[in-house]
Amino acid sequence: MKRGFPAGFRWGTATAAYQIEGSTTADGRGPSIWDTFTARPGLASGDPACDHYRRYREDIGLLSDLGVPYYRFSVAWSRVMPDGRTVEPRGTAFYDRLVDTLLDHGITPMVTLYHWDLPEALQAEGGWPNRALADLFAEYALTVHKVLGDRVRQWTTINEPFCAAFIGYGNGEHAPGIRDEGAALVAGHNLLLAHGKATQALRSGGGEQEVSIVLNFAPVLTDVDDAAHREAARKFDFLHNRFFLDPLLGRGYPPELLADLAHLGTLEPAIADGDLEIIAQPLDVLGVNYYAPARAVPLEDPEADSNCPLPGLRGMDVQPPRGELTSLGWEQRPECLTGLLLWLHEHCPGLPLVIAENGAAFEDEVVDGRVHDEKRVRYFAEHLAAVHDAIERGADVRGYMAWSLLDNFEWAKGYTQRFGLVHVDFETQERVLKDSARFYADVVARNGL
Ligand code: IFM
Repeated sequence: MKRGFPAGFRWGTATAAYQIEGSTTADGRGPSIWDTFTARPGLASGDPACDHYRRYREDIGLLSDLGVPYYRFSVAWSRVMPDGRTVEPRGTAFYDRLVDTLLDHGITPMVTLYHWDLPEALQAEGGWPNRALADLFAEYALTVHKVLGDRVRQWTTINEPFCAAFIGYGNGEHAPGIRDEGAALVAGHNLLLAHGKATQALRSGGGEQEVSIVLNFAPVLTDVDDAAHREAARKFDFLHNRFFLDPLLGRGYPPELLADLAHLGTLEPAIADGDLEIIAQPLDVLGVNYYAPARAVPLEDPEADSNCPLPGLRGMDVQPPRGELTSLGWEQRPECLTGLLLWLHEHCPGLPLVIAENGAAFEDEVVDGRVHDEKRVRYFAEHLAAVHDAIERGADVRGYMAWSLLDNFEWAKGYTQRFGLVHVDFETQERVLKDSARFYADVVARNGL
């Protein structure tokens, strides 16, 4: 073995409720914004996805066969509280069984409270641009903690607030499909506030726990090293990476970012007295999602809208990715993961990091009962080597969650993108381990590459 990971390194796989569960009307579950959004013409529905709500025992059996000791999953708010407020015991009972089954197999559960599936009833009250949702989210967090807190130690409040805010409310490519950049900025702030209040609620629930939030980072590349390109990269970096990170670290929103967004006129008025203190609850761990870098160029007309998820971020544009791409068209740059982890290590001193998602979609086929997904094996090998490099150079990385356990529902792309270690036939729901699953199991067993 050439690259050993530190003792106790947490190896896991990750999934999200709406992407795998299906059974969207079972046991009193209420509709979420994704049910409403995917009812639009041309979009695939998240039901049955992987039918995991009914097949969770089989799926946990697979995890157990692979010997992967941690499992990161999300709880659907609309299952636990169909209207966003009232508890549905059949919904909580599902997660109760899930956690017990994981523990019976010796697998440690890591719970994410929000992975984009807002109860539709709360969207009807304005969705994330409505700051009242921050308090409701804290109540929901406490409810889930009451049910699972005796067995679950690792909690993530929110997965990728960037996507929930800017893709959901900014460019409208995700649910709820709203294109209102001013509202998207307020949604971003309210998601951070919800994180802060939920962190307080989880801690008030007692017990020993580790609380994190998961951010998706996009290191920014430029072709030219001049002042204009550096400024374009700075703008995108501040929107994508530091909009969320800096307030969490107690540094507030970077002043340059507030200036970049001032013409939209909504972010600063949304920041009430005391909000930044609530957002800055000390984190036990930072969850890091990394898939690909972004490429930035200056925009000639500084008043023109850019091509980034928040078009109102002016003065920069996003360039197409290059080199060998995944089937989602994402660039493969493992060295950017090393750089990101080292930068986070410096930028957030003393904060342990866990890779909460990393993986790649490719077009896989089952041939004679096997899936030879060499590209994914290579992707994982290169990115794990990149994590190892960062650890060798001092980054405090405590774990790695492969995205994803199963091929699943990839949001607006439906079932066209396969990220799983396990192939799912969406007609028959048959599961087949891919070569990447065997590769990953081997890495986990050896605690190294
Ligand atoms: O499938 C998503 C996941 O829900 C959030 N992070 C990125 C993944 C791949 O797009």
